[in-house]
Amino acid sequence: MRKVLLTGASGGIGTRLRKLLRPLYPELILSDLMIPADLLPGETFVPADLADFGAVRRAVEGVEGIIHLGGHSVEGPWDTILNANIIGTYHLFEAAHQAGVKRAVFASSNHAVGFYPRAETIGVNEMVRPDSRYGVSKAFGEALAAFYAFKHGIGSFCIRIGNMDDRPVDQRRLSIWLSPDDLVALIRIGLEMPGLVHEIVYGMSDNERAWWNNERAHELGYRPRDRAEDHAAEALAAQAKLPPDPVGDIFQGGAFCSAEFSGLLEQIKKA
Ligand code: 15L
Repeated sequence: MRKVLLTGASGGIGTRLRKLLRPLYPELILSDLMIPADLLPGETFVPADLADFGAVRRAVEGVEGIIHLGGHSVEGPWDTILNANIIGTYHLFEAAHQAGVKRAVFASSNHAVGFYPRAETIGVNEMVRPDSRYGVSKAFGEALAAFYAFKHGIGSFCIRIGNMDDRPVDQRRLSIWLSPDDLVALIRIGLEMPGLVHEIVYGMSDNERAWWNNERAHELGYRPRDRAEDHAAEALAAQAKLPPDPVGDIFQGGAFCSAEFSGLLEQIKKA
């Protein structure tokens, strides 16, 4: 695969991934609302507001595969989530379908299942338990990816990203950390694996404290190279400086669970 579109190219993950993806996909096309500040000569940028179908249609024209990181990457007001993540992701898949694109990697999130307790290990067959409007939009994106896969033949690969960063920054991230190189390894499976129909995997490195069973990713050939535990001492020292979070400390989604929380804590702990 040569011509690949990366949406959200100016965001945190997109900025890191650009450099790693460029040698793999020689005609990488970058897209976002705003041009990356450090765009290099030779990099191709197509501006697109995901809420503008015409602009999205132009961005996907002629590409072989899409890595969809674009949209709003944390919790936000409903209108923001609706436009950037719900309508935006629909535009992306619909434009891909109309343009005949046959592969899409969707950056889903751990927040689609954030209300599972940390004490539980979950796979990809449990019901979604979004912890935020943002998490709901990621569950929607996974459903949309399945729809376009089964209905229209877009091989789709959803990565429930934990936290992609250079290193895990606190205790929760020791369980869900994903290194940039390991994310690239997952993206390559999503774009390049022959015959892929629709898959959901967890985006995490080789984490001893994982809450997720990532067997499916391993079956598909994923071999993470980085280990959160190598950074445990610093992450736990950083955690010791943080205040306790009576809701967020129980559930996998952390602060996304405690924000705006007005639920029945004792009941949901046992659900
Ligand atoms: C996400 O989905 C966010 O995009 C990122 O900013 C982090 O908050 C991450 O989850 C996390 O759960 O740590």
